Amino acid sequence: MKVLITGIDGYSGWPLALHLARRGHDVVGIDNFVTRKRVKEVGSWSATPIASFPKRQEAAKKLLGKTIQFYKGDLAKYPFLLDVVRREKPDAIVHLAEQRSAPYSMIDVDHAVRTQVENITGTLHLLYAIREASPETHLVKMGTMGEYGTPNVDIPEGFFDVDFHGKRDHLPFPRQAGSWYHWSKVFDSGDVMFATKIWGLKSTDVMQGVIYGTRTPEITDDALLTRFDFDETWGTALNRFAVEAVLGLPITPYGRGGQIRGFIALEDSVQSLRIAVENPPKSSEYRVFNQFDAAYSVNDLAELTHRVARDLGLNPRIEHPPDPRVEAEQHYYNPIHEHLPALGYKRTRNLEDVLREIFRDLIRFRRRIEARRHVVLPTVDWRQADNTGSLTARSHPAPAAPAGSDTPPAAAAAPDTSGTSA
Ligand code: USQ
Repeated sequence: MKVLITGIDGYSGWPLALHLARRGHDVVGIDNFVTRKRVKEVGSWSATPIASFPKRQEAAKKLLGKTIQFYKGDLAKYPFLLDVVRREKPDAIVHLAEQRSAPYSMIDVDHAVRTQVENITGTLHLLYAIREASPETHLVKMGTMGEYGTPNVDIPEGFFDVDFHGKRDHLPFPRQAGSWYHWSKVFDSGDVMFATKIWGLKSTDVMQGVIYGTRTPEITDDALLTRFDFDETWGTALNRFAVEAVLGLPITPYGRGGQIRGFIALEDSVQSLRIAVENPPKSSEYRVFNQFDAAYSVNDLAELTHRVARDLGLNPRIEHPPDPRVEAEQHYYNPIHEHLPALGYKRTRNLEDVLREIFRDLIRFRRRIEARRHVVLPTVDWRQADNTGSLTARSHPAPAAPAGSDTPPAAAAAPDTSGTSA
C-alpha cells in the first residue's frame, strides 16, 4: 500500500514511517517541522538527539533499501496539500500533523487559538483534499482518549446505545475534554464523522492514550532515533518522571495522583496504526478505536519510576505539587478497547521493560537533559488566562550545554525552521 503520513517528523510519525516501510509499504511524508521549533520556544529540546530530516532519510534508506519520500509544507496551505494528495493518491493517510500538547494550548489566548485553528484547519483541508483528489483514500486520524474525559461510567469505542423517553438510538458517546488541545480533537472527530457520511469516505478515528518509550525495533542506529520530550509543556507523565529521577528532581504526580489514563508503548502504538491502515473500513464507514493497553494512575507511574530508578542506583523522591490542571484527581476509569484486538492487535511491550529502556537512553544522553533541567518543573496553570510571564522567565536563563555534551551549544541555539536539529 502507499501511505501518506502527515507529521512524519514527529514522535510517533517517524517510527511509524520506518515500521510501515519495513513491512513493504511505500511511505510518503509531510511535515513543516513546527514541533522542533515550538519545543525551542519553551526553552527545551529532545532528550534524544534527533537527526535532520535528510539525515533521517539517508539512515532509513540504509536500513530499508528504499527511500521515504518527503514533502516539506503546511496543512494550512490547501493548494499544497491538494497537490500532494492528487500526485500521490495514497491508499491511506495517517494524520498526525497536529499541535499535540495540552499544556501548550493552555498558555494563553494566542496558544489556545493557534492550537484549535491549526488542528481543525489541517483536518478540514485533508478531508476536502481527499474528497477532491482521492476519495478512495482511507483516513486514519489521530484523536485522543482525552476526548472522553473521565466519566463515572464505562467508556465505549466511540458510540453507545441510548434509551431515552422510550426511544432507542446508537449515538456518539459524550465528549468532556480537559484542555483546549483535547477539545480541538473533539471538533476534529465531529468533522471527520460528518465528512465520512456526506461524501462516503472511509475513516478511522484513533482515540489514543498516552504513548511512552524511546524505541521501536526499526530504531537500530542513533540517526534513526525519534524525539523524546520531557519539559513541562511537551513531555508526558512517564517520560517526565524518568527524566526527573535521572536529574535528582522530585518525581511529580500532580495533586493526589489518582488521575488514571490509558497508556501504550510507542512500539505498540505504531503496531496498532499499521493494523488500522492494513484493515480499512468500508466506504461511508466512520469507525473509532480506543487505542491503549492498560490504565494506570499517575501515582502508579511515579511508584514504578521510583522503584526502577532505585534499582539503577539513583536516589529518587516523589513529591506531589499542586495540580496545575483542572481535572479529577481521583475517579472511575474503564474504557473498552476491543476493536483493535479483533483485528489481530496484541500488546508486545511491558511498561516496566520499556521504562528500563527509557532510563538506559536517558543515562546515555544525560548531558542533554542536564542542560535543560530548568524546563522540567510545571509553570503553566490551567486556572490562569495568561501563563506567558512564567514561561518567559523560565526559558531565558537557559544554560548552554556543558562541555562534552553530545550536541554543541552553538548548534543547539541556532534557529530551526528546516528540520536540521532537535
Ligand atoms: N501529570 C502529572 N505529572 C506530570 C505530568 C503530567 O501528574 O509531571 C498528569 C496530568 O495531570 C494528567 C496525566 O498526567 O492527569 C496525563 O498528562 P500527560 O501530560 O502525560 O498527557 P496529556 O496532557 O493527557 O496528553 C498526552 C499527549 C497528547 C495525547 C494524550 C492522550 O501529549 O497528545 O492526546 O496524552 S490522553 O491522555 O489519553 O488524552
